[in-house]
Amino acid sequence: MTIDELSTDPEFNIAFQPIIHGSDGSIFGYEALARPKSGISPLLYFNALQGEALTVADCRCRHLALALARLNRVSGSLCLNILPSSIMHPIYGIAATISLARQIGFCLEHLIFEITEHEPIGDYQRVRACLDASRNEGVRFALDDFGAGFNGLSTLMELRPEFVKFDSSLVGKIGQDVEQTCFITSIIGGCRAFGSRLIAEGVETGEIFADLRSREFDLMQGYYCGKPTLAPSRADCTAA
Ligand code: G
Ligand code: MN
Repeated sequence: MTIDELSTDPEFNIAFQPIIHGSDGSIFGYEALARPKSGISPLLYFNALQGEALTVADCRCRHLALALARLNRVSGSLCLNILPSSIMHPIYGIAATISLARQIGFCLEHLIFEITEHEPIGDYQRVRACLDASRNEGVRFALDDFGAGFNGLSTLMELRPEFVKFDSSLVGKIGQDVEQTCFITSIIGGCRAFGSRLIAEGVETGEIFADLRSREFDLMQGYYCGKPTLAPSRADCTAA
């Protein structure tokens, strides 16, 4: 398939949201966010699917995002969401996405898989082996929405992701009171001890941005840093 063909899908658009450096506001990269064309929320769309249909949709969104990022020359790192149950799938898993990246000339060092919080991980040892094999090819991993769903301390300690994305609900608790702030500060220290970089999600104001920057969050994502923007496909450009 050509990049033009890969960059359109009958059911999905992809929005790209910037992730920026706290130090100087420059762009680190983008997270690709699936947007069903029907207008329903991505969460509702994916919640209605299960089994192979869910794995296929998860993969389709990743591959559409990859093609659109290449087509639009999206700069820096690209974060692609992946369900835990998709990771090791022989046809629709990480290996397939890496293979597509190679095929279209997308630099693997710029690829970050965000492991989402919607499912538990049954066998950490096997998943870790798969992540390590993929790391050998140059890609990196982020733990998505840390502090929400199944992405808690066990997942963090077992997978040792290169990036930890603090869920907006956790970010919102920082500074609320001494106890909660102290607890979260300890977790931040733990992440740093593992060598993970911290990404704050849901950064909505300059005040929050400045506060987080002083707490070792070197990367920020949220409406204050930039809203998700739909990427045009070649078909859109031709039609315009
Ligand atoms: O689950 P995940 O964190 O990958 O999804 C992020 C979702 O949160 C996206 O649908 C995106 O549109 C939304 N989002 C991004 N930034 C903000 C923000 O600053 N505030 C809120 N409320 N939502 C955000
Ligand atoms: Mn995500």
